[in-house]
Amino acid sequence: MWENIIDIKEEVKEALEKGIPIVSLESTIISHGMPYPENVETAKVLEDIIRENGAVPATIGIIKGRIKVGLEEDELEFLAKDKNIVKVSRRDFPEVIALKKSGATTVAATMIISDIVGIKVFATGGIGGVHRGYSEILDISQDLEELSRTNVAVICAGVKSILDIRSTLEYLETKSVPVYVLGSDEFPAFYTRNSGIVADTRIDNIEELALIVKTKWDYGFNGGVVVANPIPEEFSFNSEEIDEVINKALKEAKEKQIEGKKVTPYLLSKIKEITKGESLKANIELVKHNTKVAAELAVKMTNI
Ligand code: PSU
Ligand code: MN
Repeated sequence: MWENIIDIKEEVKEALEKGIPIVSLESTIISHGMPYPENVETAKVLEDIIRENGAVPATIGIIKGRIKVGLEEDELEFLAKDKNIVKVSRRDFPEVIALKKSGATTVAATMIISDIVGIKVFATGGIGGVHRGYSEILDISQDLEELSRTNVAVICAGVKSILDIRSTLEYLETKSVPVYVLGSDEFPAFYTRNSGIVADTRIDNIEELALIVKTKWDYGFNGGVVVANPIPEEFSFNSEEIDEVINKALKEAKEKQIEGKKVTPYLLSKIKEITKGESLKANIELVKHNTKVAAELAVKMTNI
């Protein structure tokens, strides 16, 4: 069935056939995570970084009910600009496919499509998780459920402190999702390298990471992998400073009763507003860094 609605871009198709390393990219970050035009500019830069590091990029999105693995420039522009793009996670696929809507794929949705077409490595900014205050409102991202079942390695900059980081990591452990932190003893918190939480597994070498990920799937331990890549020092926020900003944004979201899938995009744009654009700069730099590491991992995985 899936082959009827998935369009794979020529260069991605060729890479899949020849075993050339591929890195997928999500589109929610474009449609709902960053403002225009920074979103589309970043999307293009990320594709260039993947190419420069020896892999083929596959940005995934949905255009009028068709799933695109590798977006053309005009499609990227459309997803970056249009105001009616659906934020698509696992549960939203039936609606957008059947009613031919256009959608941006979250981490969960990008993992699903990557896995179907055979892409093993995916780069993003931050994954969704267990939201703060979950004991009052049970808000847990579908990303975590997807990580427990779909065989894709997700390279991210950790988990933002708009979420309950400790609970997110506990949830991932419960769901048997390994979390590998690159070059640091501490799990990173997206805008900062520090979360105060010690990493269970620190990895300093991409070749070892490639070997571990391959071993996981070779022996049938199904499910995803979280690779947490701390933001480079020079772009990192001071923890206290960003925590104050996040607390302000969380307070406003609560007052305005922002709910469901609107929560994460609302908080991101509020944080950008309060930091006068500094958070967006950090966000762009950390995704670029993740994309480079993802390409390196994809290359190593094809060489094992
Ligand atoms: N974190 C970011 N930027 C984003 C997202 C997360 O820094 O754009 C997006 C990702 O697509 C992620 C989604 O999969 O938000 C999670 O949304 P929710 O919390 O509603 O599950
Ligand atoms: Mn949610």
